[in-house]
Amino acid sequence: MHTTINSTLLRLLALSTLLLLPTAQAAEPLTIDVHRDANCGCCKSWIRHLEDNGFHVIDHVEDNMSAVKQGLGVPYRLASCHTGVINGKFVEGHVPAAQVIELSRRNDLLGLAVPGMPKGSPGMEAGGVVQAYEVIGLTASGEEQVVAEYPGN
Ligand SMILES: [Cu+2]
Repeated sequence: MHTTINSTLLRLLALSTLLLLPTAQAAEPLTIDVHRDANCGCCKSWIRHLEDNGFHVIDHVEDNMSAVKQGLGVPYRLASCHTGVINGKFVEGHVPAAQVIELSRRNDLLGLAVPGMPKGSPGMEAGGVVQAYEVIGLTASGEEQVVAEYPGN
């Protein structure tokens, strides 16, 4: 009796595990820490953008974002709202998931930034309005490098 129930349960568990496995994503989701202010709506939208692209996001609500940015080495000129950290590198502002994935694999950059809050960037959707913006990489020697430009051609 117990055996029957247990094996049925096991089979159900195995089946549901199979059904829950995401098919389109890599086996290991990328994990990113995101630091943000409590009431930052666009920060939450950006987190959703990352999650929609398969990231595992660890959300940190902070009292003092400027101190966090300073601590992570984000130059003031590149600052935006939230600051993410992936594999020890910073992700400042509304950086698209594609470049965050790229950053996780690059060791020549300290971090990436989309300075300010450009309309139309991920998490900054504004009824179809898209401001031109760049994704800027910061090299170990402190140089800035344009990694991507939006809208793309
Ligand atoms: Cu924002």
